[in-house]
Amino acid sequence: MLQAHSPTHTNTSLAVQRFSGVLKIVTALFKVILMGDGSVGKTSLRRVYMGEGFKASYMITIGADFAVKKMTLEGGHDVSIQIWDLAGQEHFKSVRSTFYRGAQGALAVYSTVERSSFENIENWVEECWSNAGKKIPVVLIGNKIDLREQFIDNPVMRQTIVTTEEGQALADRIAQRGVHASFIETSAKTGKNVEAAFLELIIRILEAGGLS
Ligand SMILES: Nc1nc2c(ncn2[C@@H]2O[C@H](COP(=O)(O)OP(=O)(O)O)[C@@H](O)[C@H]2O)c(=O)[nH]1
Ligand SMILES: [Mg+2]
Repeated sequence: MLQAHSPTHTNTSLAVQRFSGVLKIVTALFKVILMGDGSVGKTSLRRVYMGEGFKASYMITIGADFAVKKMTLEGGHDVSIQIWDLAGQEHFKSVRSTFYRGAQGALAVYSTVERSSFENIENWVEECWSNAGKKIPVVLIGNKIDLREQFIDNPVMRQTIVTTEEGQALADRIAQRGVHASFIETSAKTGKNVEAAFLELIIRILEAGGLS
């Protein structure tokens, strides 16, 4: 087994090259879970990643949200990603448990302007790992960085803002538990790092052994 990496995205293309040989011999299909508190931006990230655009209005999704995206890695290798958006089920633990089954990786999303969503991440990771039956790779996503920029000088909002250093430290703690984990900050609104976040997870899944 490979060692857990300290989170970094600078080795992305290298890692893709390293694993492109593996992808040649398999049709790669990945089941990926989007998890995190309500309204942190899970559906928005998925929509933007799928090319469906950003919506400013909040629509709670009822039931499961499911999407498939094809992605071509360096060297022309195709992978299909099934994205399971836990949608409006943040409060329905029993319903949720089935969604984790067979997942190969998870995007754990919090809002960088809502500390409580950050504090809940470890609960999400725990729930994910226990229901998936193993420690699948996790990419920790600090979303809404466009808002954090606006709020950074606001003394009231400063309490609730989550810094890059705090996010990185949490990802390091998750990685220390022997799992492939990374940290990335995004804005679904501006599109910043959205594609990179999904790519990062694919790389971590491949590092962890890919298809299981
Ligand atoms: N400014 C800003 N708003 C965001 C961002 N991501 C999501 N939102 C907004 O936050 C609200 C909740 O987003 P949604 O994707 O539905 O969250 P979910 O409950 O986690 O799926 C919506 O009003 C979105 O428009 C972001 O990166 N920046
Ligand atoms: Mg949603």
